[in-house]
Amino acid sequence: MLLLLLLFYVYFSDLSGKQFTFPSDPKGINQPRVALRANTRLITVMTVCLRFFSQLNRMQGLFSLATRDHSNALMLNKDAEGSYKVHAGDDTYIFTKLPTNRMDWNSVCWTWDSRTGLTQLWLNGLRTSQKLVGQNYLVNGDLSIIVGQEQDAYGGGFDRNDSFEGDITDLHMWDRVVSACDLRSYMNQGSFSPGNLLNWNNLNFDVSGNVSIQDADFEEPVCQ
Ligand SMILES: [Ca+2]
Repeated sequence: MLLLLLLFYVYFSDLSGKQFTFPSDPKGINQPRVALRANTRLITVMTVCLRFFSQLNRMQGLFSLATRDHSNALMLNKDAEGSYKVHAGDDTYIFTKLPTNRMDWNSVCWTWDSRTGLTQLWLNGLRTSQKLVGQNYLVNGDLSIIVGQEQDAYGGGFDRNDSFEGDITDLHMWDRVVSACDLRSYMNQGSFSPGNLLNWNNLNFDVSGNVSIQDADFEEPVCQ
């Protein structure tokens, strides 16, 4: 019974107010990462939101979803210039030079709808205009979702030059395009409906390498 409770605690956790802390891994040996499990095999429309804090001045993967056919099925990367690259199937688009905090949290949301191919990025309460990627592409099959490392193969193919160093919190994924009102609310720490594909408040995950779970400071704590 205790083991069952322990397993439940490990694999379905309410991470409200917590963060994943990814320390430096200069030699790329430890490959700190977290695998996330979504209870679906088909994604045609989606929104993914997360907050990250990183001082690292190079390209790094923020969200990596691979299928056995496409290692970059859905991918969100940030580069040194504050440009964000989104990838859906074989298509990619780079949102250039968005204002990114290096000494504070960044709240980022990415929406994509395969029916129209329309995709949009939100960053710290601001949004881009709509772009086109991956029209008619379906994310289909076994999903491998990883934060902390960028997959160049299903569940692997990690490159230390793409790895993430810093903190990640409040990661959610929905099977719809979340409304502008709700996205603004997410960015301002207001109320929003948690993700139905990935839910930070009820997350199914598996940690590898040096990743710590610590208190997050995005929400101003009530000091005692
Ligand atoms: Ca990749």
